[in-house]
Amino acid sequence: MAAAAQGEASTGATTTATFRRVYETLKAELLRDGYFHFNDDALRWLDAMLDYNVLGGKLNRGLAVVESYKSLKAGSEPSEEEEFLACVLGWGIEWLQAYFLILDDIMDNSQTRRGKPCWYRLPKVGLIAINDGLLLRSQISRIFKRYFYGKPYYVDLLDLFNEVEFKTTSGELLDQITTSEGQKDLSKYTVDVYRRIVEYKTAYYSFYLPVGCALLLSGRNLDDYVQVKHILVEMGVYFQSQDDYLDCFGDPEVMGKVGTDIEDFKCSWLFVQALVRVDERQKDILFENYGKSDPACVAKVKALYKELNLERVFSEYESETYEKLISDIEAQPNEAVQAVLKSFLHKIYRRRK
Ligand code: DMA
Ligand code: MG
Ligand code: MG
Repeated sequence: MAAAAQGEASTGATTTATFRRVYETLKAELLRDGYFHFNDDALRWLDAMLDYNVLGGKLNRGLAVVESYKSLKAGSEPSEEEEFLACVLGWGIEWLQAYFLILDDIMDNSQTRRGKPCWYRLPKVGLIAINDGLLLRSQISRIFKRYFYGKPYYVDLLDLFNEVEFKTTSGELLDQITTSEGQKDLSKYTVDVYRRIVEYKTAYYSFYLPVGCALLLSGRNLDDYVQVKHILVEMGVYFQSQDDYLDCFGDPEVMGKVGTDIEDFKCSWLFVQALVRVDERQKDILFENYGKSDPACVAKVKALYKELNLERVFSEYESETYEKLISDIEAQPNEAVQAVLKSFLHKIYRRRK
């Protein structure tokens, strides 16, 4: 409780502070990587680039690996070594997330991330950010080789990251090309199109990956957890719907980013829900003002969302999704698995950031 009162997430004995210490170790090792000798300028760049992009988030995904791993061990305390390895895997996901976000912010023309300007927005960075993203991705392989080479699950671990990266980047592709299509014809934004984009761009890496890592580390076979994967993907879709909702209705101060979905023509949860509820007059307003950077147009779209009562629609969607997920989770035979899934759900249910 004390840790929570100080704003520090507690996962059993693993606090954010313990997790952060592992970050310092990993960063120090990457800076003196035996494969490449970085000169002082490069060392300074990498050091700053890592702190700027890997830190500063909620660390939900990373900490979830540690927490899930502990639950899956059900009763027996992990050794210090095991806990450290769970933290390393957690950071692997945080590194992956940093890499996706750097590139996503460039593609989405975003201004702020985690309460600071997006990395590529810094004058000294610009498009060097692209290479920084690629570097972050390759550093994951360096980290995993150091700690997991020779472990029985090493190949499965690399395969899991590769699969999830493929799904996420495919989802980002869908997100981007759907946006271009929408610029020509907004009626292409349907609930089904939406669902497919967010399943791929968000759900696998944000929800399935942390649990997948914990399962592998505890010696399990991922093929035995297909139903768990399915539930996590559903949670991920819900999570992205929240992201879309908060993009318009959230508090930028709390979220650390300013929404750009309306300006960017995004196939967002709010837009697809609006589209199935509008009359002809409202549809004209929506189509006329969506995707424009003029604040007056953005305000008209937001006013329409309010007129359509999307705040209430979203609140109902949240309750229904929660009920459905809880009943799916309770149908799981394994109690430790149930605990992992419920804890995930309770962290995000009705979140405001
Ligand atoms: C982000 O989707 C997806 C990935 C893979 C980073 P988004 O652009 O909707 O997210 P955000 O609002 O955080 O930019
Ligand atoms: Mg984005
Ligand atoms: Mg995006």
